[in-house]
Amino acid sequence: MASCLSRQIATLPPKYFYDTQGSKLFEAICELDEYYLTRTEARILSQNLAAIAQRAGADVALIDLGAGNCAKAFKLLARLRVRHYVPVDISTAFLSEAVKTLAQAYPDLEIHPVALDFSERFALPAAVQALPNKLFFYPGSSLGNFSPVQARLFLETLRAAGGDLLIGLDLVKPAAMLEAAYDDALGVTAAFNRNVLRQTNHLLGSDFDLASWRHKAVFNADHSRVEMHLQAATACHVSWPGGGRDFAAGETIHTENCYKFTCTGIEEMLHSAGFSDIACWSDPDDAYLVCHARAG
Ligand code: AVJ
Repeated sequence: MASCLSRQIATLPPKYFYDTQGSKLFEAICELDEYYLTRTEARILSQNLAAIAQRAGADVALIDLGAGNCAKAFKLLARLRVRHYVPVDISTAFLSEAVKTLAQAYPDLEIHPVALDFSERFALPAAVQALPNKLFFYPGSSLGNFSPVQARLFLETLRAAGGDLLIGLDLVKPAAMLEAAYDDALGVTAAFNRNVLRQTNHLLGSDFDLASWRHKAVFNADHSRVEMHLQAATACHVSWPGGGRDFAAGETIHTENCYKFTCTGIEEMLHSAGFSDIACWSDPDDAYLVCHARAG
């Protein structure tokens, strides 16, 4: 964390958004009028559940990457023939609450929660790795947090683990729509972004003053990504045990990249990671894409 903040252009890894408060703010983001991703994906999934269920087959081991409140999987579990459910998330406190509700709704389901930061290293417990008919569920365009090279490597890792893939990805669209989705009128995304400083103060012992940082969301068309930044309103010094840094007025911390894809780009990426037999579904406005692909 200190090393990220000490770079010439300061950064903070997006995984630090998701403490308990940040996870709740993210849930609120998903309800926003401007944030079309979650509801568009839910619609695509629900309208194509029969086809997805048929491709998935029986006795599925559903591995939910970034399960959060498990709400997305909840709907899949009702229709897919899932035997084992493996919610994976970095925020374990949030996960265990969600798992309790799920276990009551699906008493026959075998649930194996896994606390894992797969942005660092992907390692499934051996008992999970050994399950047949694994299906990696990677919704929410979360793959878009990785750089294109990291994304390809991560998909290769999933394929090498022998799992099929059900993934949802956000598509390129006019900048104004993308920027509104990441800079909503209520300021929820701004709060979500600033919360990373609260979490940094907590984990690193720094003394960021949250009120003096502005939320910025811009679509970088050259890189096909929405970038989130925090911008210092005034010059300030931030200290932490063993270090610190000066920020000039207007200087920024780069907190997140959210890559936006094209349909052909997604198919090429899945193929180059070794997946085959790819089926894709979109919404009527082509805002978002859901794909099922086989490990082969
Ligand atoms: C969870 C990474 C997919 O990129 O849309 C939402 C996170 N950041 N608003 C996204 C996010 C700001 C989200 N992902």
